Amino acid sequence: EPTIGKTPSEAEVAAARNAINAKLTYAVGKNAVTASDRDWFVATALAVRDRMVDPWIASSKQTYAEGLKRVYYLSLEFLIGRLLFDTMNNLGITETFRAALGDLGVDLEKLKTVEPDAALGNGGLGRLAACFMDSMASLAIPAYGYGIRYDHGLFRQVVKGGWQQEYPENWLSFGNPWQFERAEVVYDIQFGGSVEATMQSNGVPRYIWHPSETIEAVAYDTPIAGWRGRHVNTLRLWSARAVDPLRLDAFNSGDHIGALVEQVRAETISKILYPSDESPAGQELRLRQEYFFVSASLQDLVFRHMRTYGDIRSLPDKVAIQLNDTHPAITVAELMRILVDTRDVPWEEAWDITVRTLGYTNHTLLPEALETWPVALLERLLPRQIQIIYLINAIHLEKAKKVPGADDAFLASVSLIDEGGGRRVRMGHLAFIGSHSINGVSALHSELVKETIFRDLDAVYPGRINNKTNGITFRRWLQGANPGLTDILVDVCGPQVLDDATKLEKLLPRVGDAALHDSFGSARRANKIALARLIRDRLDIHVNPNALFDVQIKRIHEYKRQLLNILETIALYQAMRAQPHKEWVPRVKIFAGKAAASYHKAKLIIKLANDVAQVVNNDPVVRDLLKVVFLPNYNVSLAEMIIPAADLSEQISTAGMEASGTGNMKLALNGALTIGTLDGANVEIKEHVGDENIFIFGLTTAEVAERRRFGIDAAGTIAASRNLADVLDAIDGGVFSPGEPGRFAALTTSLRHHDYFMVTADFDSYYAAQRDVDALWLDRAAWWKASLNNTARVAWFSSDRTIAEYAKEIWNVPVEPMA
Ligand code: DL6
Repeated sequence: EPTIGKTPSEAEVAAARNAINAKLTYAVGKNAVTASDRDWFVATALAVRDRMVDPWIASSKQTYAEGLKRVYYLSLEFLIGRLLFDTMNNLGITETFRAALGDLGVDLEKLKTVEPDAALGNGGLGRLAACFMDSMASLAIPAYGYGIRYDHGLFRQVVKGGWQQEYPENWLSFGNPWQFERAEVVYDIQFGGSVEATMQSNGVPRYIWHPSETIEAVAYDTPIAGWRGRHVNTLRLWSARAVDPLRLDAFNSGDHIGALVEQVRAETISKILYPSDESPAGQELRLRQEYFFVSASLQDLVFRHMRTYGDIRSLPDKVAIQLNDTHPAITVAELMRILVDTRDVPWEEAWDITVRTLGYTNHTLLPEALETWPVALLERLLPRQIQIIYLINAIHLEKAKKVPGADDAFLASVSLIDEGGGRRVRMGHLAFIGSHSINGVSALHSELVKETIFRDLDAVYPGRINNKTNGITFRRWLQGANPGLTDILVDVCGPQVLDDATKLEKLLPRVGDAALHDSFGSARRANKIALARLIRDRLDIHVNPNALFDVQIKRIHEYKRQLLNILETIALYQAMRAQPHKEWVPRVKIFAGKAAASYHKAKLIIKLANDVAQVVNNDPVVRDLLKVVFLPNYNVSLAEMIIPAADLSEQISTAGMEASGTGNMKLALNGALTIGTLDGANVEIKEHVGDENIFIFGLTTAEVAERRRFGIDAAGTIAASRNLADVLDAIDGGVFSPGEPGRFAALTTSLRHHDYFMVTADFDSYYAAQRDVDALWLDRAAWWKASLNNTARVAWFSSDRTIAEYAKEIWNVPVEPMA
């Protein structure tokens, strides 16, 4: 029985205390005197994990007993973060365990920071997968998340002298108390070799794949408890293992290193998240990762289905597979191979089963992120799968030819093979053709998917493209990250607000209430003080908690336009220096985010942010009015500190380029006002919170396209804006790089002559919108009213709503209402 909202009984606390003590003694092998914080964390996590096991088994039994359809979410990334508080909150045992640990002389809050942050993802796509796991469990949808158990997640970012450096991340170095190793769940994953064509007695050809390499995939399961613990699903991550741990003959003959080479090669597959794909070797490893986890997952789910139902033809009735981006797109060919080659299903029927089972989510329109693989590489690594891809393509092109007006250009554009610049397989096309549903992740993005990258495929397969606007789990991003605000919301909206986000609307009649403004203000202030302390401890920068905390936290990318924010910071700095005694709104500009290791411009943007910080923070003229902070090593845990402390949320991507964004939702939920472009989910956030509670600026998607058609040289734009010209001149004059004026030339030259991301075009309207922010900030009642309106009106962005839509409109699985 959950204890949310009530004080735990003595008996509950005693039970938790005994459980933790028993784990400390018998699983960790320590006693209270010698135990470190880490030992206490492990003991607590194990005791909490125990609470999931019975409902986990019950959930699975129920799925089998009632023959329920299962969802399999295939994702190369799960950006989980820490699990202790998430799990305890969902099980409703946080206060029980806090009291139990208190009795044992241990502070639960201290244990929080001991848990490693599982960073098995790069950013939004991986974090979305983690939010979806929470919502699927909370809505009692039987589901597995399938991915890779990387030994090393996203790199640890260190900033030295303003430059990003990458170091390996070691989340597993002290073990992982949440996982169950399933040593018995092992599948052979095969690569290479050749394909033998034979003829069966019935005249049907049969293809036999003779692979040249086998490695093993071993399952590791993490239970994921839904809200109030009513349903528990499984996150199953695969780890790669060599079939033989070493070559004994080589070892015995003295070649001790050579004896291990095969093992190292095999295990490299799950060694690290997203190895650089710049070199051909790196590319091959990435493809091997993709096939590795797809093959293991399909073998596993087909095995489960056959054991339960004994008939592969019922697969689409009992199984829905969702492909998270193109990374698992090889599923289309592999499922066909399993059906046709190993289950003897005729081609047409196999195709029907495949398409009805699969759904594909697109997360980007950026050409560089739309995967293609060289045909030659696929022929070498996956010779049978490429044959299947050719056949799928041949049948598909026959269908495409029937589209009225289909000419050569049309057929070239819908073909699975890109013939320009070396033959490559278009994985987005493969995922599209093999799926009954293709969805984008915001209304605008889904429209653009239909009008741009998949316009021609949409003509061949009309009706498949749909929209599922992203969402976030309020359990983590409100209850977990911002308990102070949550208490107020429970007070005002009632405890049901924890079960049903739409209850946040009960705030609406009180958005103008001064007393409520005060309580929101106190909660925010406490969070800002905590963040200010963290900034002081990590960077030795002192920031004023009364200042406006202006936050841009996300991967560093030109299209996300951290550069625009930095330029505005410089313009504000110059204005403050020119009129130091004007009534300025004190601001803290907070940046955090990682740049891909090989993305030189993004790393230069980090350097610029740090160099600007160095100058601004040490200038006595601006004193406390402006501070610039770049917090290194952005991850889920850091986000949980920053988001509840934010006043302003920067969502300023070039219109048409951010598929959705989810940080925008987390920040609005916590009451930050958004300054943003009409891009991704910002458009829908604006519709929900109301025009008067958001600061929109800049070119629209259509205007961006129009401007690009006329060229991207920005000399004229810059000449027309004194403010902008001064900023660029300051950078090029070495104001932020004394002695090295050319340091940022790669950035400023792009801005001046190839401003593809429209930073210069949007600068003036962005600067003006920021001054509107200042004006509202000075009217405290109006600011808090807008802030409350944000929290009150963003319930729709709960991932429970998103998942309910996937369930109903793509997966065809029933959803039980939560409350
Ligand atoms: O859908 C989740 C997330 C969106 O919120 C972001 O807008 C989008 O950029 C991100 N896409 C990717 C694509 N990566 N690849 N390949 O991460 O997805």
